[in-house]
Amino acid sequence: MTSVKRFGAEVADEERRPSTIALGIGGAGRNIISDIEAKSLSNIRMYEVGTSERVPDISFINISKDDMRDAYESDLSFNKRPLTKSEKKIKRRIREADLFYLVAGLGGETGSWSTPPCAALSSSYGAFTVGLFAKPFESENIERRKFADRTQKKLQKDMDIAAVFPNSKLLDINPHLPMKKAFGVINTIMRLPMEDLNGVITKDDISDLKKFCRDVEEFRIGAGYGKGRERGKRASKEALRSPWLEDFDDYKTVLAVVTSGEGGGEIEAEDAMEVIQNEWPDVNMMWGLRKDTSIEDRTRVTILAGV
Ligand SMILES: Nc1nc2c(ncn2[C@@H]2O[C@H](COP(=O)(O)OP(=O)(O)OP(=O)(O)O)[C@@H](O)[C@H]2O)c(=O)[nH]1
Ligand SMILES: [Mg+2]
Repeated sequence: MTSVKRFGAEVADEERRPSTIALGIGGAGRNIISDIEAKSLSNIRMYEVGTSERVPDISFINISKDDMRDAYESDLSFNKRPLTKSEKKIKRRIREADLFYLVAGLGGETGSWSTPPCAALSSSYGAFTVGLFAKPFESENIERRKFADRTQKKLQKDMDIAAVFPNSKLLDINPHLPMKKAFGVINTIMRLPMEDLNGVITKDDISDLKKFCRDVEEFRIGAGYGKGRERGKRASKEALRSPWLEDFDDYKTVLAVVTSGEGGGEIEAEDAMEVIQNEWPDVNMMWGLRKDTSIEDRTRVTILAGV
């Protein structure tokens, strides 16, 4: 039997919303977090985590790569070993929270070494821990890609959601896009789960969501917009065509958020869910609905699909 369950609340007092921290770790993570649009997510406390070689744009936690490599390579678990100076600094700077987003490109040194200890810290707080991870292009060196995979495995036990964005899929959208523009496109998509989940999730949802995501190894994302007649359906159909969903067809778990702009609401959201169920009849779903008039008269559907 499959289940479809609603979560979240469109409107909620501030204290019903989870306290939320986002860490942009290493070059890619810092790009994604420090972008103008990300800064407008005012209910999330955001930090760049990295080395001082680069000038930070927002609150900054300065770490040493050597410390993070030592932490990464230690055989002892986070709770059983003395923390490195840099880990202590991270722990001191960020207070406990209900929800953590860890945003990084896996495969680089700073992002790969630092993300597992941050995940362990978040998990030690019992927080809902969501990773948004870019993976290297197929054209990048093989060692880097292997390092990314190894890191993803290492992170697994501490993540509730590990959403993976293979950068190579960008080339499906536009093979001639210059690198900087290409990153701009994917970074906008990588931010959507933060924006969409945070517009709907309440503290009461967290334990259900944790259970719901428990056996999922990896999530992929699809997002789409619809306009005009049957805009909910159109948005879902576009979301299902996203290149990041392509690598699998046996999705078991779908977490979806419908964002309705002016005029839209429940009917569009239910239409959108029906399209997903028709496409994947065997998935279990949890979904939420939020309002955001900044998308004008459109509806957006964001799908986190898990295997
Ligand atoms: N989506 C996306 N991916 C990026 C971006 N910048 C880099 N990457 C990818 O992320 C991977 C890791 O790169 P970085 O984040 O720059 O590496 P780092 O964590 O700073 O590590 P070091 O520079 O080696 O210390 C690369 O292999 C790229 O494919 C970005 O802005 N967006
Ligand atoms: Mg770097």
